[in-house]
Amino acid sequence: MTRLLDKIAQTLINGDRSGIESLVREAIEQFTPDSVLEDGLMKGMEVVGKRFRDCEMFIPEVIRSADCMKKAMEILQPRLVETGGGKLGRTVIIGTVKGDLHDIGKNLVGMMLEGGGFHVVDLGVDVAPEKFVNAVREHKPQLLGMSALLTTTMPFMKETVDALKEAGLKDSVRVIVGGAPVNMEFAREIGSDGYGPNAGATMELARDLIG
Ligand code: B1M
Repeated sequence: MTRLLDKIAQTLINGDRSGIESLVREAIEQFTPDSVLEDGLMKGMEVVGKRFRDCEMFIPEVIRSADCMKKAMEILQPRLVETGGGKLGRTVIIGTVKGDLHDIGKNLVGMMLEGGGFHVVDLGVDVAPEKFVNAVREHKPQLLGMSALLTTTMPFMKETVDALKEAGLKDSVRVIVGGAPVNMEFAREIGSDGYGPNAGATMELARDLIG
């Protein structure tokens, strides 16, 4: 990793929003957007996560780091979208499940999918199963993607799959899930069609399933 990407990681950990902006602008002239994301921003976010877990960082500080991530993503978005392919004419609905307010990973997945040529309808955070179901009725997507970052909110993924089945819509849409506590085994158990470990892999998964 280079010093500039190290500095980006440290600036995100420090929650320095104006600092991150200028560093990311400088970095995208020298590195691919993927590298700025993975080797800079995500490295910093990993440290934030560990310190948060170990009570060495608290919610206000984590929010500042999350704001830095969002600012950086605004700058990266056009580059990430550019690196994707042409329009595929496929609609994907994404959202973070009920009770869960984490949206950075979900937003990144949305950006990568847009970059990959999908039309993305983002339902936001704290999305209840019935809201997913109504959105599937309204938008008739080929793919529905749910994100969960809390072990306590993962069960809403299954509730959503079950609600789609009950509404007779499960056969009309492929369902994928992702987020830090989610894994392939869980994805299978709840009857979804796939698991995305990260934003890049999710774009590939979407292309395999509906591209
Ligand atoms: Co929260 N939080 N948080 N938090 N937070 C975690 C998730 C936690 C692991 C921290 C820790 O203890 N180490 C822990 C969860 C523990 C658990 O459930 N086992 C935790 C907790 C406990 C909480 C609160 C309960 C704290 C409290 O209030 N006491 C609270 C819950 C609020 C709620 O949601 N109801 C809370 C609040 C917050 C903040 C608001 C302060 C902030 C969120 C800001 C925001 O999102 N707007 C926050 C943050 C920032 C984190 C950490 C530090 C970072 C999450 C993140 O953005 N990562 C997180 C620790 C961690 O994960 N290391 C933590 C960067 C992001 C790019 O990665 O989201 O994993 P990620 O997304 C990846 C992949 O997972 C995947 O692709 C993404 C890109 O590669 N992916 C998908 C994600 N969604 C996908 C969907 C897909 C496919 C792939 O298909 C559709």
